[in-house]
Amino acid sequence: MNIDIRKNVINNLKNESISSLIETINNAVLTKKDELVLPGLGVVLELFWENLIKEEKEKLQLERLQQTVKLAYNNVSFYKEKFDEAGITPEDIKTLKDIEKIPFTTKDDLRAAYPFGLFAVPYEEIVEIHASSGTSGKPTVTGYTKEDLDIWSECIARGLGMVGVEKEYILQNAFGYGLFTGGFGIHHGAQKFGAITVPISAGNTKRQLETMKDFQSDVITCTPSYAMYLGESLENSDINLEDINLKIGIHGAEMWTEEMRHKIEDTLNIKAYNIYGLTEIMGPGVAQECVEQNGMHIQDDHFYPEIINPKTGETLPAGQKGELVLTTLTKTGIPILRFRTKDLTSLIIEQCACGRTSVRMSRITGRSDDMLKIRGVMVFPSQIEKALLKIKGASPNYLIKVTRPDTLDEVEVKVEATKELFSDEMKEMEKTEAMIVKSIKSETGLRVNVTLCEPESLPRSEGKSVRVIDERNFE
Ligand code: DLL
Repeated sequence: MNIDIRKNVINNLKNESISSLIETINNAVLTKKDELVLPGLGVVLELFWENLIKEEKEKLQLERLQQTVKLAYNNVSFYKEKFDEAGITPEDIKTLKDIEKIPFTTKDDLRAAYPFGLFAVPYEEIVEIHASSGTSGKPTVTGYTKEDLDIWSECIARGLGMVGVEKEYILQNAFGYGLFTGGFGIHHGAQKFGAITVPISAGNTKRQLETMKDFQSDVITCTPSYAMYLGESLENSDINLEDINLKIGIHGAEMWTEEMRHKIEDTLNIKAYNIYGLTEIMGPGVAQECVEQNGMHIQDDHFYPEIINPKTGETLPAGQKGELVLTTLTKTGIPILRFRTKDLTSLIIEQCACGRTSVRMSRITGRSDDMLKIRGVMVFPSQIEKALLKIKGASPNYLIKVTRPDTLDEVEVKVEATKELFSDEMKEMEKTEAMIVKSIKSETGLRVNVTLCEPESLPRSEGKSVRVIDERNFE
C-alpha cells in the first residue's frame, strides 16, 4: 500500500478510535474495484484492512473483541450465565490474551439454543438465516443482520480479489443454494465484488459442463470432490478442454489434499484454491488461500483465531497443530465466543509472500470429533445409530466404511442383524436392508449401501468402539 496513504490514515487514526475510522470508511464511496474514497482522507486502497501491521491489527481486534463480549453478555442469556459461572464480566477482557478467560462455546451449546436462542438483536434486525447441513437432529442455526451480510460479502469479495478474479469474470457458483451457507455466501460475495454471478447451484453435471462452455465461465466454485467429478465428467464428454475458459476454482466445505488439487488443476486447466468456513461462525470465507497457495488467510479483523490442545483445552503457540477455536469480532446477529470448531490445523503468523499480513491457517487435516463430511453433508455416527434403532431386526452394532473409489464418496454401512432376523428368510433380510437404507437417508440425507451381517461378526474393541473406517486420506 502507498506509504503516504498509510501515514495519512494512521495520523488520522491517532486521535480517533478505530470505530470512528470504520464509520468513516463505511460512509466512504467505493470507486474502483479496490479503491475507497474517504472523506477528508483521500483515496485508500481497500487492501488496507488486509495489510494492517501487527499493532494496528491487535488494537482493532481488542476493540472489536470488547464490543462483541459486551454485546453477547448483555443480550444473550446463554453467555451471561457462562460468564457468571466462570466468575468473569466483560470488564475482565483488558487484553487479547484475556480471551482465554472466556469459556468455550460448542456445537452442543448451539444445538441446545435451537433455533434462535443465541440471537443478540431483536428479530426485526435479522434478514437471513442459514443452518448446518444434515436433515434431522438439531442443526445449528445462524442469523445475519444486514451488516453481518455485508461483512460476509466483504470477506468473500476479498477472497475473490486475492486470487485474481476480475469484475468482468463469469463466476459459476456450483455450491448448493439453500440453508447451506455455501451457495448464498459465495453469491453475496461475488455480487459485492461485482463479478457476473451464475447461480447454478450444485449438481446436474451435464448442465454444469454445457454452461461452462456456452457462457465461457472464468471461475468455478464448488466442493473439491465435485470439482474432481466435473473434471472427470469433462474428460468423458464431447466437450474438449479447449472449449472451456475456466481459469480459477475456489473449493472448500470438506477436507481435501494436494493430490486432489493437482488433479482438479490438471483436468479443468485451472488454479484451484482452498476456502474455509463454517455455519456457526458465518459460512465460507472465514479464510481463503491467495495466489501463493500457501495457507489460508484468516479474515482476522473479523474472526479471532486460537489453536488449543483438543484434550486439555490449553492454548497452543502458533505453529503447533491443534483444534481451531474462533471468535467473531464484528458479527451482531449471533456473536460467537471461542467456538470449538473441532477442525485440526495450525496457524502461520509470518507474513505471506503476497504481502497480506493476516494470520494464515494450514489445510485442515482432521477432526477432533467423529464428524464426517460425506459428499459435503455433515454426518455423525450417532445419527446412523439412531436410524438403526428405528428398524426391527437391526442391532446397534455397525461399522461405517467411507471410501472414494473415483471422485465421489461412497459409504457402506455393515450392520449386524438380530439373531431372529438372521435365522429368517433371505427375503426378510433384503427387506430390512432396504428399510435401513431409507431410515439412514431420512436421518442424514445420505444414500448409503447397507449390508446386514451375521450377529457378533463385526470386530469388538476393548476400549472405545471403532465405528468408522475412513479410507479417504486427507493427511
Ligand atoms: O462447509 C461452509 C463452507 C461452504 C466452507 C463452502 C467453504 C466453502 P458447514 O456445512 O457448517 O459449513 O461445515 C463446516 O466443514 O468445520 C470443516 O470441518 C469443514 N470444512 C469447511 N471448509 C473446509 C476446508 C461449510 N476448506 C465444516 N477444508 C468445518 C476442510 C472444511 N474442511
